[in-house]
Amino acid sequence: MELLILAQLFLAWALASPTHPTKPDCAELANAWTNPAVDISQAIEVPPNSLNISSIVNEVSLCWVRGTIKYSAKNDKLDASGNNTLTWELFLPDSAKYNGRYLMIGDGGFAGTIENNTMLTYLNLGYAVAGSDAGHSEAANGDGTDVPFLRNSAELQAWIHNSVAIATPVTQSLVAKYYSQHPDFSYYWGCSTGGAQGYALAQYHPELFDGIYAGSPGNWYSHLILSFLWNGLHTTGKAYMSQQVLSFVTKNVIEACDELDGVKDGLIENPLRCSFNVTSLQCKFGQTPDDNEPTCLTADQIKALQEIYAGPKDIRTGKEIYPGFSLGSENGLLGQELILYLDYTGPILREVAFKDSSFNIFQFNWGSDVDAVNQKVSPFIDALSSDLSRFQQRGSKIITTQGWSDQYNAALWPLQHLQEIQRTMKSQSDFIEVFMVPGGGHCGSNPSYPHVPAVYHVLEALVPWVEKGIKPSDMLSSESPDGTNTTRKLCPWPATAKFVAGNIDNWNSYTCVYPQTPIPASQIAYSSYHEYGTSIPLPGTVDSCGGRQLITNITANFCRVVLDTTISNSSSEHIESWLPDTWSDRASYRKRRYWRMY
Ligand SMILES: [Ca+2]
Repeated sequence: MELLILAQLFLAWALASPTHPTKPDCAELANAWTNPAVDISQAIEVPPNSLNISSIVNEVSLCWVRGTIKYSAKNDKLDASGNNTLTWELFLPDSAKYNGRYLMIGDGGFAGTIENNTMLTYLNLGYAVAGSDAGHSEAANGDGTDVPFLRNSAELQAWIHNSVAIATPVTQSLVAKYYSQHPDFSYYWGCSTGGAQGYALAQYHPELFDGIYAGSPGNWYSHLILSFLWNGLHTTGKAYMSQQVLSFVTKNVIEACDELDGVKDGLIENPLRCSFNVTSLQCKFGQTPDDNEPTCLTADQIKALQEIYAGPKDIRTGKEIYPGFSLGSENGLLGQELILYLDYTGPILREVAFKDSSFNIFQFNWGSDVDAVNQKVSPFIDALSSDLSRFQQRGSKIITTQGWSDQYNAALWPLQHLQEIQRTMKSQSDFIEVFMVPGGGHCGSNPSYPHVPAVYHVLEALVPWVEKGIKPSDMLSSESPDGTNTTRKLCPWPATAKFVAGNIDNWNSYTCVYPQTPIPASQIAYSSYHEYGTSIPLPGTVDSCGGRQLITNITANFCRVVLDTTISNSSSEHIESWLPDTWSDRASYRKRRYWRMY
């Protein structure tokens, strides 16, 4: 596909370019493209301060180009006879303000619209910015229960895997035409579905971008929707938790763990270090649960939270289907209870997995139906490869951000995926960094954490890495919804921000510190905890691994992890893992930990 597009590009360029190219005016771009699959419907000059999208205004004049691309049902190639249409837009800043960089903006949710406000933000910073609707119109998203584009296999594959690769060569070529020069560097920016598109680019189209931002990535989308379903089904009826109950839980979690990081600021820097046990909130004799002014939780609600922390499991094997949610994220989970499994899981299972509009998601089988999802859904919408060597070998870089209190995506997923990439690529994995955001939500704010800065200055970290080889040692976050001037320092995992001196609300008061002992893979990959077939309330009962112990007759330092788990009302199980410092093979060590050391 790539070769075909390049050939088409060259042909179009050869036909459309004069012998001695001069900068065309904006309107001329409407005639710049000669490939019959591409239509340019608009190319207009826009003066400064005249375009206002979601309160973001163009500070620079621009050439605003819009058009469509027809693509075929096979391999998503440009095809004038194709039945599928992708709509794109391009913002070209005045050449005096242009910074020489091309930037493609990804999509959110089911896509179908163009992220113009994000495009404007980066236009104002001098980028030539493109965006697309991911290959289908908003109308094709249907009414929330029926999502027609999912039934169109070309549109389905374009959505996450291919739409950016369809739109990028066309819009890049127009950038080159307008400035008479190919962009010096090409970047991609996306979050959520856009984050999944970012990993799909690195895997399937590694030749296109020098730098990729893939925030809160849904690149295991087929199982992300099973996470939605798991959470939705486990919080129905008596297990339902009101917003007040969810906020009550988070308040207690934060009270217990806020100061573990040395700063009392209403945030837990690393929830994996928090050992809060949610069963401590269960109503005791004489206490009455109250949805509006909660002081305790019912047993059903406690069980629901334990399932949410644990994440979905395959009933046949106990194997993790998707990671669970982290301590401190509870206050954002109302949408998991009420919306996400209906709006996303339902349509994808009905239209893609089972092709049966009457499929009842409440009857989902957490064994055989998972197999069906893996076979029928995953190949079209996931981007899971841990071998991104084609991307790495051309010198490209990828940065992910992930809020620990993401309302939609379990925060541990990008860390699990990072581990897989590091395990596969070993010393070649120095092209990826994941920045975790304490109190961070989904691609920005969790409304229950209004004091947490919601803008992550990703390109300020990514651009120097790509262009000068300066690997980011930290990242600025700013613009908290509460309107204060709070800034925070985000750190490349597994580093966390440690307070040094000064104002606790200023990012310069912190430094990124790596843990003295590696955070065990087992604390991130929770799945094997359930291989015993028990329901263990995690991570609440995992003792912090930070305090290493030296036992008298053992001479090596090791990390001791203790689990006390409730099996039933009358019995419990005590599990210990001793993780030696000197052990180097983390994969074996995980096996050893699960199968032999308890
Ligand atoms: Ca804190």
